[in-house]
Amino acid sequence: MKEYFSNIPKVRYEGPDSKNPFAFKFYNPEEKIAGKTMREQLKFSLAYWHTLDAEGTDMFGRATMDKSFGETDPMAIYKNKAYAAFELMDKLDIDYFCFHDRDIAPEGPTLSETNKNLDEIVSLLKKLMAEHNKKLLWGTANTFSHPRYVHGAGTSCNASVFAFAAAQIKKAIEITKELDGCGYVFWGGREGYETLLNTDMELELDNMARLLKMAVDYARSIGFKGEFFIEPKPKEPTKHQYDYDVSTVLAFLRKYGLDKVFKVNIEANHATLAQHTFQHELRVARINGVLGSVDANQGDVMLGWDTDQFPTNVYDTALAMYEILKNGGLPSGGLNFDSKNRRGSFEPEDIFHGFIAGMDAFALGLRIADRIIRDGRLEQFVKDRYKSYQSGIGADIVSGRAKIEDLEKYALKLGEVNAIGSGRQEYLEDILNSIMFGK
Ligand code: XUL
Ligand code: CO
Repeated sequence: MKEYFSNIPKVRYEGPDSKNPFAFKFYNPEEKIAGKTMREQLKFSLAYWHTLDAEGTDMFGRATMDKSFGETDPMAIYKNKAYAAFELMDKLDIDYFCFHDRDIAPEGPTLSETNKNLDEIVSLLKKLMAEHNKKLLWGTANTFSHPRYVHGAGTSCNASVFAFAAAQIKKAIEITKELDGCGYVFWGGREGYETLLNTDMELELDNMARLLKMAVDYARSIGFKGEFFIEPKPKEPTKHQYDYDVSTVLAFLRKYGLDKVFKVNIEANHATLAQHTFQHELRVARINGVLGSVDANQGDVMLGWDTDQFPTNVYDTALAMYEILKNGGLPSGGLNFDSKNRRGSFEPEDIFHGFIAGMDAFALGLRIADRIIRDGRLEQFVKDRYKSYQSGIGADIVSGRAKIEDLEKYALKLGEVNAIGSGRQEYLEDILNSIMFGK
């Protein structure tokens, strides 16, 4: 089989002192951390769209990378993308991948020809998955790039567009099932609006819920057992995306009775765009029982758009992995690198540098999160901070025994509240640094 990255060897763990650019310094797949191997804890996944398709275009510039893999005929290009994807996963020791329908096969002039192209590539992927022992983390449908989706897909003002999107999602669910995907993602590509002057928000949201319900019912009817995820994002491409953040998604799911069916796929850069930390979104999901999967990347806090950089900020990965460990891992999800090389990092070896940096950053995050939990000081501080709820009036509040009149009686007798306690933020930040960098 042709090798596309022949100058790059298989990447292996060499430890923190290694200076080998093609070695992991912190990701040691078979090492056990917090009771499981790092491979099982982290469940890394390659995003097909960034790695095999994106060519470094931006609003002002053409492609800087060639992802045609030596071919000119569309089907031949997409077959080579598949071979290259499996070579990359082998060399980087990545067990999972994710795709949109339109990432893996070219569109034909009609939906049935497009579906035929998809079927041909799906059988190739199935064969390669068996040969290379790789798994599909999740599949999804791209219902945002084609001009027909200019006003949205499930939230389009045009019923024929809604029907087209439904047909596309039906097929994407079928191929996800065919490849035994662990999950299926709905990211609301253009499900949002530019101006309320032309928008029936209520109908659009009702229709979105109708589409989700149809899709889930169909998937279950054909025996798809995977998890369904919604991926929140506050803006881009539309000015206001309906799936703004985890809290907004929860309110939507509860309104339409879909909250038992969906979990969320949280992307770090989308959290930044919503002006939340990555950890905030993970925490909201975790305490509501919907933390499903993660799109691992990072944004730039000085830029207002989705830069999808490979994650390297270890404070963020440590606090993210803390939430994930507290969640008992991501049973039906994983860490999907929805990350791409910068436009200026256009050489094939940069793909490896991006993944190695991201995998090492999450491996460090896992090691630190495990140390935070074993050290115990931060968790003990939080526990002690709320100890007034364990007895007396606090226990009555928590158990529901105390009525508002009882609290008034209690407060009137109190005079003033003493010993509220310092929040000790700087002390705790210093503990975090000592756990991260101390011996
Ligand atoms: C876009 C984004 C998507 C989803 C899948 O910002 O994150 O690629 O992850 O549709
Ligand atoms: Co994403």
